[in-house]
Amino acid sequence: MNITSVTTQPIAGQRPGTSGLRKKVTVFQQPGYLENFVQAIFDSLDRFKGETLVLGGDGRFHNDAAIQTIVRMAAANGFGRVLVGQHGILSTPAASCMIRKHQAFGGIILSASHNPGGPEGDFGIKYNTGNGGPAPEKITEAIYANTQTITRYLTLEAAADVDLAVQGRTMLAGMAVEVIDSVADHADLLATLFDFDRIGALLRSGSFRMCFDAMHAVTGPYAHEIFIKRLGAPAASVMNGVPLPDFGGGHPDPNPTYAEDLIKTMFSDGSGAEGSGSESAPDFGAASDGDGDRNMIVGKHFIVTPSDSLAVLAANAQLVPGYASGLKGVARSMPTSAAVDRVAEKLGIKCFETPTGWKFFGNLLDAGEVTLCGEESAGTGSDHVREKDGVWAVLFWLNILAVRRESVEQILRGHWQRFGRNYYSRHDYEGVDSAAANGLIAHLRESLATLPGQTIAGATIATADDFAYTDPVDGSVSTAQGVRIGLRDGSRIVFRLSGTGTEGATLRVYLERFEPDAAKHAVETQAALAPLIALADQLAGIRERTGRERPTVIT
Ligand code: VG1
Ligand code: CO
Repeated sequence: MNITSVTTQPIAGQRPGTSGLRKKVTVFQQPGYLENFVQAIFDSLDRFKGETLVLGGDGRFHNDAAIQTIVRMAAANGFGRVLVGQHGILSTPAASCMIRKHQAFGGIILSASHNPGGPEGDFGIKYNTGNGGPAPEKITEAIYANTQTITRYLTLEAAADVDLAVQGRTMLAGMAVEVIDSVADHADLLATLFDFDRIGALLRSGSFRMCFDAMHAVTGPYAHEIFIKRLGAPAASVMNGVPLPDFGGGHPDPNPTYAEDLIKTMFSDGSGAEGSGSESAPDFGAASDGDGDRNMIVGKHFIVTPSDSLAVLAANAQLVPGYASGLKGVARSMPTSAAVDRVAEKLGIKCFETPTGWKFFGNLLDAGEVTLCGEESAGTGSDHVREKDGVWAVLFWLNILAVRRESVEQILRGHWQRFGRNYYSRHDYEGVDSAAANGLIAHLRESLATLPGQTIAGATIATADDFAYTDPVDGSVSTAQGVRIGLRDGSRIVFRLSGTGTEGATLRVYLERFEPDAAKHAVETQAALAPLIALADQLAGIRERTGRERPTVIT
């Protein structure tokens, strides 16, 4: 088995986005496409000879083939050991956990997260550093620069595929390949944070039912091991639990539009007799995404907004063993609602506002500045790993429910009463013409200087800027992270373009209004935000510029 250097040339468009490089599977299948990017990763790293690399993915189409390619390239480039999840499966948080636990040099995660899979779907690849977190911009930019100058990649000639189905250790050109349990390390870590006895008692009590929708994505095996095997929940508590290369044709994005099965279950009316097929809805529902880092929380007939979920976790953290001694601080991405800010204020802890993407939380977590982090896109996590963690969030909620013995809705209503309610919604316009979307943002940017002070449709604009972030730990600066329009009454509209899509552009419009008066907390969200929605269209010319009458997805 010889190491061979294959001549190649740069391929355009390999700049990582919000979370790694995402393209159509057919693009990744082009000769040299994956190889170039992987070599560009390795060439951006220093002193990894003999070190350990963690490798796995969300099980989507092309996962297996890509893993075999990367294993050969890792051996040819001089890694000492590769730890691969069995069947090539590793959720993003499990990979983060494994990198930390085994003191790996870094890890490669194959996933396009919430994007659809299958031969016609999307594929993706991201690199995580030794702290277990997504590579910061400094590294992703170095990788991108390497893709533009690459001339060769290293691989092994005539190497047989590694058997990913069987746990064990084999040698490949001097490098150890260890196929290991994908779930155990992560499940063991979670067991140290939560009160498994109390959660288990709740799940086995017969008076509480949960439903977890794995959306045929990576969390199926994790949910089985944790909720069913370790906590004793009935087997029916997990739905769509078998990972499929095309996610069963679905869109593994846990939101009310795409997690259709779960929403149907959680809103079933229970009018029929038991066993008649219209059983009453479960008490608690949750879903996760393609790579297992996001979570959606649903109560009986009640959807929890991710921004609210983060705030509830922060406000109740003292009920959970792993966080009982208090939170160091919290962080949220800029477009996430300020619900958690209100909790932080009451708790007297710091609250940071970062750009979109988990990579911006890494330094704050490493520096011990924050314990909990979250994004409005249904990602929540803590300093136990360096990624957002879907199953972790579900366990956190279960732990709170097991202690408080109230319904999800009661907990939310009580929370709003105490802290006020941040009405919040995100409107996504997917697959918009790129030129139109860029034009819309450019137009907003041009008007930033003149907007403050203007009154439009009855609303007075107080502030308008393009979010720039200076990392408080290493001083690095990230600009152009989203256009923010602040109104005099404290409401807010944010516009930004997605950095994870693969077709055209996705425009995201984030809307937020604070309502302190508990008597006004029962308004339907879209109705409560209607004036802001109209103002957003007027400011940005959404309909006119995109030709869209309404958003594709509302969360
Ligand atoms: C989206 C979300 C962002 C999240 C990112 C990766 O990015 O808005 O909050 O961190 O996806 O999540 P964008 O650029 O499309 O808005 V995941 O679950 O794909 O790892
Ligand atoms: Co994800």
